[in-house]
Order: sequence, then C-alpha cells, then structure tokens
Amino acid sequence: MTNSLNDIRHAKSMIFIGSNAAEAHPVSMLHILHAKEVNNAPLIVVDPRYTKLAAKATDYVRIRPGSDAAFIMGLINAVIKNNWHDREFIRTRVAGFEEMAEVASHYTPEVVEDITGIPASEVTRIAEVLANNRPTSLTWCMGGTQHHIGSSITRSFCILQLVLGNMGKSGGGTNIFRGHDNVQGATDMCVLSHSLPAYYGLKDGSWKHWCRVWDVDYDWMVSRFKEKEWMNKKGFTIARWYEGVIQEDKIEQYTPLKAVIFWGAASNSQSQFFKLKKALDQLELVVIVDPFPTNTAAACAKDNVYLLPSSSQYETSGSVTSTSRQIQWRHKIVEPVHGCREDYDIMKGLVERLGFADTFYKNIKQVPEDITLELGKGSLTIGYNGQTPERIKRQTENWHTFDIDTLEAKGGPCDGEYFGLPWPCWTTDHPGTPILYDISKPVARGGLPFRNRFGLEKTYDSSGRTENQLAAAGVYNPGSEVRGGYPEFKDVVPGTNWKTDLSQKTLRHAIDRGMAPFGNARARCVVWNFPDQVPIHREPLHSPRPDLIAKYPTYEDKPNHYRVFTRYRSE
Ligand SMILES: Nc1nc2c(c(=O)[nH]1)N[C@H]1C(S)=C(S)[C@@H](COP(=O)(O)OP(=O)(O)OC[C@H]3O[C@@H](n4cnc5c(=O)[nH]c(N)nc54)[C@H](O)[C@@H]3O)O[C@H]1N2
Ligand SMILES: Nc1nc2c(c(=O)[nH]1)N[C@H]1C(S)=C(S)[C@@H](COP(=O)(O)OP(=O)(O)OC[C@H]3O[C@@H](n4cnc5c(=O)[nH]c(N)nc54)[C@H](O)[C@@H]3O)O[C@H]1N2
Ligand SMILES: [Mo]
Repeated sequence: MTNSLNDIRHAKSMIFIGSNAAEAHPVSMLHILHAKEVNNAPLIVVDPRYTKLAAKATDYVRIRPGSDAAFIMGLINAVIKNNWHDREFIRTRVAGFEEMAEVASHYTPEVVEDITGIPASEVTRIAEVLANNRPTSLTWCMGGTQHHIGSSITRSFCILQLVLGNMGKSGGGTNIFRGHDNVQGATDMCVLSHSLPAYYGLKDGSWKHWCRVWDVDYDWMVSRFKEKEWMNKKGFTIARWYEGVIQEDKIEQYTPLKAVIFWGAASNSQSQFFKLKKALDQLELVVIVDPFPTNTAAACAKDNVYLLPSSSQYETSGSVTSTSRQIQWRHKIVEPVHGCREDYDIMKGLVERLGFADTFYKNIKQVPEDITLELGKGSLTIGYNGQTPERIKRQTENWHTFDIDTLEAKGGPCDGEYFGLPWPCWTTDHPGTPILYDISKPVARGGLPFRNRFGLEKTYDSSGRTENQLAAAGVYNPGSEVRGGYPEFKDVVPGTNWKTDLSQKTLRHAIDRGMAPFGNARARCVVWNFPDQVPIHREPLHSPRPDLIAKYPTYEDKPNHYRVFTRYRSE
C-alpha cells in the first residue's frame, strides 16, 4: 500500500477492484465508511459478484472475470479523451505517457463493453466520477491479481492513478490490502523463491550483501550449493512445487525433491490436490510445523512424516508488519500449551541438528529482538532499519498518543513519529513514511519522490522518442538541495550505494541534504523488460468467448518458468 488504511479517511472517492473488504478486511471498513459518510465520497466497487462491499457501494460495476485490464485501460482512455488527466503531474513526474496513451486509445467505451460486459456509457460515467472527486483511493485485492495477466492488470491500476495525478497524496494512492496476518512482513522478508530478503534478488551482489549482514563467509555460502549457478536461479513456486517430485512436466532441476517442510502452509489452499497427493506419496520425508494437523498431514498415509506442533501467535512474540507497512510488536500472552513449541524454538532445533547453529546465530543472542535487529540491518532497500525493537515496543505501549487521521503521535514519548514507523523508516531518528512518493513533506519527515531505478534516459522503440527518466525541475521535497530530479546515491562510501552501505552513511548523507537515498525520478507507464510493455487485455486461458481469444491471444508457452514448463497458448 502506498497509503494506509487510516488515510482512506481522506479520500474524495474510492474504487475497489476485486476486493471484498467487508468480509476479508473488516477493520478497513471503519475508514472506508468514514470517507463515504463524512466526505460524501463515492464508493465504486468493481466485482463480478454482488458482494458485501458492493452492498455499501454508491456505484456497483459488474465485470466479466479476467477482463479488468480492458476496463481500466478504457477508463484511462476516457480520462485522456475528455481532458480529465492531470497534465502537470504527468509532465513533471511520469514517464512513457504518450506511448501508453497510444495503447489505451484502442480501448474505446464500445470495445470495453464487448470485452468486459460493462455498458459503454458506464465506462465514461465512472471515469467522470473519478475525475470530479479527487483524490481517489484505489484498492485492489485478489480479484485483480490472480490471473495469468495479473501483473498487467495491477500495472493498469497504477497508471490510472498516475494519469489522474492521485499518487503521493493523502486520500489517494494504490492501496493493496494484504492477506493473512503479517503477510506484508513475510513478503518483505521475501519468503519467496526468487529473492533474498527485502527484495534484493538472487544476483551475486545480493548474496554478498546478505553474507556481510549475516557475517558469514561468501565462499562458504557458495559451497553450500551443488554448483554456484543454483544460487542465482529461482526456485519452484508454492503453486507447483510438486512437479519437483513427480517430474511430469519438463522441469529444470538436477534431482527430484526428496524432502519437504510445510511451515505454516496448509495445502487445502492449493489446487491440483491429486498431484500434490502423488508428490507426498513419493517424498522420503515430510515435516509439518503447524499448531494443527493440517490437510497435508491427513493426506500423508506413510512413514517418515513428522508433525511438529508449533505455538499460535498468542504464544509467541516478535515484530509483525501490517498491510499499511506498519511494524508492531506482538507480545506473548500465554506460554505455549499442550506441548507446542514456538517456531523460533523449532527452528533452533533444526539448525542445531544440521550443524550450523554457530553461523546461524552469530548475531542473534536474544530471541526475537536480535532477529528484528539483524533483518533491519540488511533491509536497506525498503528502509526497515529505523524500526528497532525498542522503538516498536514504545509505540505499542503508547497507542493512545497517535492521531487516527494522520497516524502521527502528538506529544508523549513517540512525539512526531508515525504509528508503526511505516517503511521506509530510514534511520533510528526517522519518523517513518506514512504515504509513499509524497513530495509535500521533507524526506526527514516522511516525504519521498518516486524512486530512480531504471536508468537516466530511455528511448522508446515504438516512437523513437528519448525521455529523461528523472523528475522535472521544480519537483522536490521541501529542503532538498537539488530542486528537481536526481539519481540514486552511490559511492558516498566508495564501492557501495544506498542499498549496500551497511554503515548507513549514504542514507544519512542523502537525508541531511534533504534528498531521498533512492533518487528522484518519474513513475513509468512503459515497462520495457516485461512481455507487455504497456498493459493490454489478454483473454483468460479458460474463456467462454472464443472470438476474443483470437483477438486478444495469450502468451506463448514458457519453458522453465520458476523451474517448470508453463502452458499458455497450448492450454
Ligand atoms: N474472513 C477472511 N478474511 C481473510 C482471509 C480469509 O481466509 N478469511 N484471507 C486473507 C487473505 S490471505 C487474503 S489474500 C485476503 C483476500 O481478500 P479479497 O481479495 O478481498 O477476497 P477474495 O474473496 O479472495 O476476492 C475478492 C473479490 O474478487 C472478486 N473477483 C474474482 N474475479 C475477479 C475479476 O476477474 N475481476 C474483479 N474485478 N473481481 C474479481 C471476487 O468475486 C471477490 O469478491 O483476505 C484476507 N482476509
Ligand atoms: N481455491 C483457492 N485457493 C487459494 C485462495 C483462494 O481464494 N481460493 N487464496 C490464496 C491465497 S490469497 C493465500 S494467502 C493462500 C493461503 O494459503 P495458506 O497460507 O496455506 O493458508 P492457511 O490455511 O491460512 O494456512 C496457514 C497454516 O498456518 C498455520 N499457522 C497459524 N499460525 C501459525 C504459527 O504461528 N506458526 C506456524 N508454524 N503455523 C501457523 C495454520 O494452522 C494453517 O495450517 O491460499 C491461496 N489459495
Ligand atoms: Mo492471500
């Protein structure tokens, strides 16, 4: 989320796409209904089903599943055609607008009606509601993401907000309500097969960074892999890990998987259960760490299956991250019951038996405080370093000093801090960043421009046009030494940049000059390293509209996609 649940209170309109917040995120309703009732903010709900949230909507838009990219590109087109776009915001802070607008022009209201089932007049009317009620808070959830073109769909949401000039503003933003408790924290720690913690990726430089943080020898780390190349390769996804065992599809793996640990993962949430069951039957060892005997446990009718009863969240403590990038301390309420053990404890037993406890616990003496400190020390990319256990605990003890509208503490021991020290919280004296990309505040007070990540200049293939990727002159946070765009900070400490300088001198140097460590750039509408550089509609794989499959074909099949052959066109 660029903003926070609380900040939705300031929205002048809201659009929810593939989100049923009334059932899945009930706490957010407090703020959503506040905006609706107090600001008179229209509440637009886009969903194939008439949900509990739709029941509260001022405008319910029924959409055909899987056609959101067409609808949103249609909204973008309607906004531009009617001159409702924020020209100044686009001129100064957005890249690739012209190239994107060209693609969007295909999605006329009539084309959108054909693809989505939404009447053409509704497309223009919804665009007008958004144009007349700024800023709009835009929220998407699983209805927007769980599609084969999910990344195009979610990018179209972001582009809509850029075109309307709703980014970096209170009451605006792209607000993706996260899933289970601490899903944001789990994502930030990259419990994923394609990245080291804090989105560093799997390149050699990333491994070297984390080896420095963990204080382990890089060559030793390399020696843990069969060959070095496997360190840099993505693993399986949780959706298709079983292929690594049953090997029915062409997979990229030097040996079948022999053992699997399910740690707080319940396989009733997986599809293709018959394949999963087949894989479980073939595995030599299955370990399940869970407070309950799960579906997976029930499916394992075999030897060498270990159920390790873990404690629940009430029987352990530590830092957790909410959907609004806020970190809180959770205190243990009771000791684990019925012979359960804390996850930390189970991990310790495992690490000791594997024989590398000395290395693993080099920086960790006090659990869980030292774990929070160690992960913060390395997670510079997202500014997880200012949230020390001491600061987080102090905030949790002083809830009552924070303002519900701004999240800022007024007086008391946390005076001036934002609740949860929302990341990035660059240093131990930074208050946290309640709204991303907000240039109305100094960086030291939680302001930020857009990040510079994709070079300084770009020539577009389609138009041959060359464009500066940095923000225009005049776009800067109050107190910035440079009064316009600037690149990311590096070589303040020679050979390092803001993401890898563990001394944090680079971060402090940038902030002292009133500037963002990651630079001041434009948000891009064209992503040249993606298969679809500008979002377009592609018909869902299982479609009831064969005529549209021909018009909006899917991708070619993809060999070795997260180690497995992935069918698109052939499916
Ligand atoms: N009570 C409860 N709350 C939960 C959870 C839970 O299990 N139970 N799980 C948590 C987790 S992990 C998550 S991820 C969140 C999920 O929260 P949500 O994503 O809000 O919930 P879902 O019901 O998965 O999906 C939202 C809506 O997407 C719609 N939808 C389906 N296909 C499309 C489409 O193509 N386009 C559009 N626009 N909409 C579509 C569905 O009809 C549905 O109403 O909930 C969290 N909260
Ligand atoms: N058909 C269908 N499939 C889906 C979805 C859908 O909407 N429809 N939604 C998808 C989404 S968005 C998600 S997030 C996934 C969710 O998939 P999972 O995360 O696998 O779902 P949960 O059932 O919440 O499983 C979590 C497990 O963690 C255990 N647990 C709880 N607390 C602790 C703890 O402190 N320690 C340990 N070790 N274990 C604990 C619980 O007992 C439970 O068994 O499902 C996905 N699959
Ligand atoms: Mo989820």
